[in-house]
Amino acid sequence: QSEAQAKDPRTAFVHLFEWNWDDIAKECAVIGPMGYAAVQVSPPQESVPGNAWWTRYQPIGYEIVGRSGDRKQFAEMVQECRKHNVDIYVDAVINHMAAGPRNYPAVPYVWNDFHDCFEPIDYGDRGKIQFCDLEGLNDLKTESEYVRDRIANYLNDLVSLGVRGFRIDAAKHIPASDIAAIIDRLPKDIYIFQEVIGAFGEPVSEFEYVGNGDVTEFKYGNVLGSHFKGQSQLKYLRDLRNWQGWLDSSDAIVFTDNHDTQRDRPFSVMSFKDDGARYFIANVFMLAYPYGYPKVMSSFAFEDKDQGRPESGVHSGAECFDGQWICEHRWQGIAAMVKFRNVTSGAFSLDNWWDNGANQIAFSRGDLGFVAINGGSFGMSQRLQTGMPEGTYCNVLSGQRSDFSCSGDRVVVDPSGFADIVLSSTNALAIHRDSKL
Ligand code: ARE
Ligand code: CA
Repeated sequence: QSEAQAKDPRTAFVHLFEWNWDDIAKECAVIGPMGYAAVQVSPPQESVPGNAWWTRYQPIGYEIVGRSGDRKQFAEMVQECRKHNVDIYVDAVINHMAAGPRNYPAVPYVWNDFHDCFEPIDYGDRGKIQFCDLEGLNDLKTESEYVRDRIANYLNDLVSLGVRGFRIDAAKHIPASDIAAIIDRLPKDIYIFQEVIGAFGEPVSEFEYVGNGDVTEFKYGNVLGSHFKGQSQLKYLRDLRNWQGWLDSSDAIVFTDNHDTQRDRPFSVMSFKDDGARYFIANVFMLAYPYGYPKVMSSFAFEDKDQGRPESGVHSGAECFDGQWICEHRWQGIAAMVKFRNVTSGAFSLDNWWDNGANQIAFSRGDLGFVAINGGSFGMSQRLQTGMPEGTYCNVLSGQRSDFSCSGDRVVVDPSGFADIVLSSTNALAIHRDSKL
């Protein structure tokens, strides 16, 4: 960690799903000041043609070219974002190549570079999970030195353009030791997180991957969704960070929804398609609660789950909140909570938990920040211990502090740390060190 990072901690990132490189370059001037650490970008390598969003998960080579732009635009984006202290994480599709004939002259890969199991994956069988074709996608022999070198060359090429991290797509389908061998070929300070959908009863577990870097904690989105949709009460989220069978906080990537779960919606996952206020307070919880490295999902609107992105990108013909691009990451309250998480990161503790025995909850993060969430159907009015130093604070979820004024509600903390907290149903309030007036 550099000195600058220590002074300016950044603790949450955003997935700008299907955005153009040029548009992300411009967006970094917006999200850098908001405090986002990084952008996860869609797979940048050449892939099969088509309009569906998922064609990019079918590589045909490792040149940087595709729907989001070309190599030059990609490189410029990385440099532009760096100016605003925003890193780029690339979604690395390395388990497989496209479906179809096993011949990719651009790499090159030939027949012998792939496993020869053609059966559909049986999730009860480790060998099949890792050596058969996921959804018919040709499964690379990641145990081969030749294949490892080709993959590492691709990733190192991206690193040479300034990329700081990778999401390893379909990591469950690659033995953890193969991923380790590939990472060994990269610089040591590259950030890695692996997409492993941990599932009860399956032989390949998310815990096998923690030695390589962070891992997605898929239970999180289901649990958040079920609680915020009223299938369980918010008071039960209190000890979530210590729940048995969950990844350690320091290993976990968490999100309300991702580009897959917002389409297939397993169990209880929430997305922008749900009641906006409920989805919003779920995001407030994620960004306030000390567990994992949160990823904010930034979506485009869709009816059909295969549907591709809108024709124009944000900044290149379209705009956020135009009905096509949802831009959850720019919602005032979500952006304010990213700042909250950064400001409170010095206290990775959970203090002064309060609940009303049901869906009204509140807690502080040491003496750096305090949040209250009313997920119940009645108004909330409580005098609560905030853990904060005496003073008047701006509720960053209702307005913004500028100099010594606040465009939203004020919260007055008395000398003993108590404050009157008043909230309507499905609403939240947050104050922190830097929102003091
Ligand atoms: C598309 C078509 C398929 C067609 C295929 C080949 O939809 O019908 O067979 O092309 O022509 C994405 C899309 C896929 C798409 C693919 C390639 O989601 O629909 O296939 O791109 O274009 C498992 C994996 C997990 C994976 C999910 C989707 O474990 O890694 O399936 N997620 C990543 C990405 C996806 C991406 C891929 C992998 C492929 O995030 O966006 O696919 O690169 C249980 C199991 C999970 C399993 C889950 C769903 O929960 O425990 O392991 O996830 O079921 O099957
Ligand atoms: Ca594999």
